[in-house]
Amino acid sequence: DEAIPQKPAKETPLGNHSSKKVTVVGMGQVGLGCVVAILNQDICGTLALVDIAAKKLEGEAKDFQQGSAFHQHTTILASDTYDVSENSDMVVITAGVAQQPGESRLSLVDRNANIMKKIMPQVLKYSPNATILIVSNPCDIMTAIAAKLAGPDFPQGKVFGAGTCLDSSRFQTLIAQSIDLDPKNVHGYIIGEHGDSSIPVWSSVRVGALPLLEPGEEPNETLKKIHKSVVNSAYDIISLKGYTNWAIGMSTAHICKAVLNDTRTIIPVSTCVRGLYDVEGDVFLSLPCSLSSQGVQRVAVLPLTDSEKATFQKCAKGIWEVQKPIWE
Ligand code: 6V0
Repeated sequence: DEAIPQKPAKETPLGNHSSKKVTVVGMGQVGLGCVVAILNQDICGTLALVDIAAKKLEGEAKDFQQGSAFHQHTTILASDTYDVSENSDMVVITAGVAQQPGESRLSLVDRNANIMKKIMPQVLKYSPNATILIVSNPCDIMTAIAAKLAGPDFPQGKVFGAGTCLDSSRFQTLIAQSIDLDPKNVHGYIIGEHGDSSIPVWSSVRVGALPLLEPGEEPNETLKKIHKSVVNSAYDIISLKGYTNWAIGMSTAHICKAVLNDTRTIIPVSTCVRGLYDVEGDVFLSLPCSLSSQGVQRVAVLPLTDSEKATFQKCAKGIWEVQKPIWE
């Protein structure tokens, strides 16, 4: 009798999980949320954690390592230096100051730009071939800065931001709740800025296979309130618990899974939109993108109404104004 071929020991339905390495830089609340989601979704064989707060990092790493019996074994490394990150397939950057209650994301720009300038050279030194995902806020500007630091020879699309992946998940969830359906059956995109001037593309919303609105139909007050709640989500959660971390952690793991497994999944993420919708300048904003092992593979340039396009352009201008002094 022929022996039944055995799968390699660590083969998972998603591919060879053991061969992939992810580094998470910044082990604050958001970094922790990312690690929990990455471990529970078994998407890599090695997970390296980097933070400047060495003692706390050691404690977090030990705590995670002690849960190794409960996930498909992932080797967890941690250090306040970047040698542990060597040869990562993907690097997720969550380091930086977070919003205080009532504070806007844009107010963080100078402090987090300086942090990004310290981190990127180290990431690139140890993992020149990694795909780099930026989570730190203001996410779109931090992504633009990271891409600039990566230099013109670094493949475009390999540095991108978590952008409106989270906003879109909040959007889908709130629409689903309002009509008592599974959020997985609601598809729809929030594009533009991650945060205060994000744009809900109502014409993209599908419930099951059906469009939520007829062509040309305007959203009613309930739907408009849903978008307001999306914009207020972070402020709301920060006023209640001081920070947000679990949903961004899950969004990050979802993005990592698409990249590490080269799935070409369409996810709204922050990418360079120069030349799209007449935007000038190296502005990063979110559009639905298919993600491959090389990061952003293709960008879906959605047909926008005149007012959506005008909001997108206004948002790009606003972002550029904040970003410009850093560019010079
Ligand atoms: P936190 O809990 O204060 O953690 C930040 C961590 O960064 C700390 O552990 C610091 O020690 C570390 N750190 C600071 N400087 C460096 C450095 N040079 N190198 C390595 N590590 C460093 O903040 P939290 O984790 O809550 O937030 C982190 C960032 O994510 C903030 O900018 C948030 O605004 C942002 N968020 C982005 C979201 C998104 O959807 N894109 C969502 C939530 C928060």
